[in-house]
Amino acid sequence: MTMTLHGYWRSSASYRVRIGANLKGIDYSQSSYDLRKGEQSGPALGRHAPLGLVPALEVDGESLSQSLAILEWLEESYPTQPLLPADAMSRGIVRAMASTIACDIHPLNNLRVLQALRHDLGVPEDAVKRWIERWIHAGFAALEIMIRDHGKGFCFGETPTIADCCLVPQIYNARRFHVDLTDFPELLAVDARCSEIDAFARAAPERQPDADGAGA
Ligand SMILES: N[C@@H](CCC(=O)N[C@@H](CS)C(=O)NCC(=O)O)C(=O)O
Repeated sequence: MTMTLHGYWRSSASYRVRIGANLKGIDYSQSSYDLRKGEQSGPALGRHAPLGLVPALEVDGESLSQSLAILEWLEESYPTQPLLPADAMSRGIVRAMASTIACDIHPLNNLRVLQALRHDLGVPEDAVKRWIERWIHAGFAALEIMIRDHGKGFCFGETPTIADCCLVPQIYNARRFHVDLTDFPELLAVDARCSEIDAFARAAPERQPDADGAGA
């Protein structure tokens, strides 16, 4: 199988997929779209992700968009090194954690939403900062409880799951936005634990081939 991840070094949704693929030991090449230049809106990505958002995963000429769908596809296609627990209730809890991030935090603070607040609605920068913090705090408060109830080193149990693939990039985003995380010790402990694992470390934005250390 030949796989290309269409993404961007600083995209947290691409970062989720990089972690998942690394944990499963899958080889992939990367194709980069500079979000600062709006490259995600062009036809090159549109062929793979009609919504014009990264990531997309191209597999032998077929394309999948949406990071959670991609992670689920990886899980079904590469069941060794599982990223979901064995029983249905546990899988549901892990998916609920991942969805809290991917559906209820990240979309509210996505680049196009922040640009709409700033440029279409004229929202001042200090209010944009409060907006970002508000939704990260709301989601992280829920995750703090879920991890306290279900985590044993990772978001759920003793091994990484798709919830950890989503949490680590969202914490990276929170730090980028200078959000205070002192109320979330469970999340920070999971993040610290994950940072010791090579698959997570290799997926870090700064280690990607298109990383340039600057910009949005
Ligand atoms: N629900 C999508 C979200 C994808 C997404 O929002 N990607 C961001 C980067 S993390 C993006 O392409 N932003 C460009 C923009 O907002 O114009 C997924 O999980 O893949």
